[in-house]
Amino acid sequence: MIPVRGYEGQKVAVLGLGRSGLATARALMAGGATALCWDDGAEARARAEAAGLTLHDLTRHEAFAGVAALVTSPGIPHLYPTTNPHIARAYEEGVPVDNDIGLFFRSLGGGEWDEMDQPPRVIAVTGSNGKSTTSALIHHVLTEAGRPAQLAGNIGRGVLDIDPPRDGEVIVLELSSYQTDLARALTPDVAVFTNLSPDHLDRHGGMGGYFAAKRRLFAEGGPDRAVIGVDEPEGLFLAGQMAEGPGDERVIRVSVDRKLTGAGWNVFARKGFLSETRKSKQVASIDLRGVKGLPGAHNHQNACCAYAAVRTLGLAPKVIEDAFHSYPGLPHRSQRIGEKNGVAYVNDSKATNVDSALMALLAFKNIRWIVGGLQKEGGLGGLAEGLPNVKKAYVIGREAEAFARDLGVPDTEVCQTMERAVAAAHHEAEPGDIVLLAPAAASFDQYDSFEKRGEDFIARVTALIG
Ligand code: UMA
Repeated sequence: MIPVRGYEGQKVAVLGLGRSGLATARALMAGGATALCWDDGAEARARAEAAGLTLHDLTRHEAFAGVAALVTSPGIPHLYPTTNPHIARAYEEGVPVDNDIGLFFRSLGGGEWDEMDQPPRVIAVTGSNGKSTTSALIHHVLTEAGRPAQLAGNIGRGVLDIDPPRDGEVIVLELSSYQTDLARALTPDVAVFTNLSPDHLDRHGGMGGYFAAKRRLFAEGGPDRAVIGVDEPEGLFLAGQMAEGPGDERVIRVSVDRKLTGAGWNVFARKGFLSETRKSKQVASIDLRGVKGLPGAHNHQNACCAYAAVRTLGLAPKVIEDAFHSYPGLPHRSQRIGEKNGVAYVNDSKATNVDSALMALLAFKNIRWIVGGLQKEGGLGGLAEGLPNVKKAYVIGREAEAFARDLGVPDTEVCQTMERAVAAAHHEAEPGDIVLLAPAAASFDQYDSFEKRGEDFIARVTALIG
């Protein structure tokens, strides 16, 4: 745990008692603050009380009297689509609002770091897609290279939950736009921006608000190194705004669309080969085609971002290449479940939006595609480029019929349930086919989370292929 500094002897309100809220309350108490905890859900409140935390009803009239700060959870919308009443009241009463990420950056480091040979470093990864894989890959490469490392953030572990960093350790954080949006301190040593495509638009009041939230990771502290995917205009502009000139190596540009020819520090992937160039000269190259855990252009983008991030810490290209080959992959992201009679089964339940599903479609051929769920804003038109790789679509979800109509795949079957979709795809598959779950939609119409949806897929597949 990282004890929170700066609130000793003070009262701090904690809103939301999930993973990040519970870790925050404990870390505040460890730093000598009084954590006043609240959750709008009765169940979460009961759990927190049973765990020994002090509840404090934020709906009460005098709730913010004597409170030094309100710390909110990432999953709680604050401004859009509707204003959160607790947060609005805190602002009205002049109480600053922060989150666990802001507290983390405020609390990290201190006197004991002066005694260390190599003070710990923080790498923070954001972007619409690939941030979990990129973060996990960075962590894996560091570990394989013998560097102590911890992984936390949006990937599932509250940032204040990590162990106090040791000499030479690297903290790898996956940060969502929900987390970067409100943090009052954001000062990683290395910041990574993988890519940008529409997501969570209602929460950020549109694409501009969404980009602005992610951009704060670069603007608020000014990292020593910024690794930026420049394949969308937003990334290109961000890299341009950060760089002092064409040869500024503080910015490392990443592309999987084109060969980057600028005089600065570049990492790009073309035809399955990763290249690193500096001062317009190639300094290293890696053949990514045989790296089983990272199939497709989207994973090559993750590989380029992770490569660039660990290169800033001085890791050698050969060490990184070897570690890529032993990367086991993350559950629900291009996760190979098994193969039978020449048919492979792949779980990409994390493809909750059109852009990430498109990436999955482009990574394979002869796809029997299990798709559908709760459609996001923007429609399904963005999938068009991947459709030539699809043999047949098996549509799931409560609105499966409407989804199938919007999809525009010539051979489509409305299955509604995962059970029916997996059975039909399995029955019809021929050697060389891939049965791929890449829903291009949220899971909440039928499941609690994308993880539960992926687990259902795995269970159905395993029942059929053993
Ligand atoms: N709550 C309220 N009032 C509200 C809304 C919610 O009190 O108006 C309460 C709920 O009752 C619940 C708590 O808030 O008890 C939940 O808080 P939370 O949704 O922030 O969940 P945590 O368990 O704290 O998990 C959060 C991240 N969740 C979200 O951003 C939605 C986790 O990311 C993250 O792993 C965790 O902190 C640790 O850092 C998950 C996620 O879905 C994986 N992220 C989104 C994504 O990847 O698309 C951004």
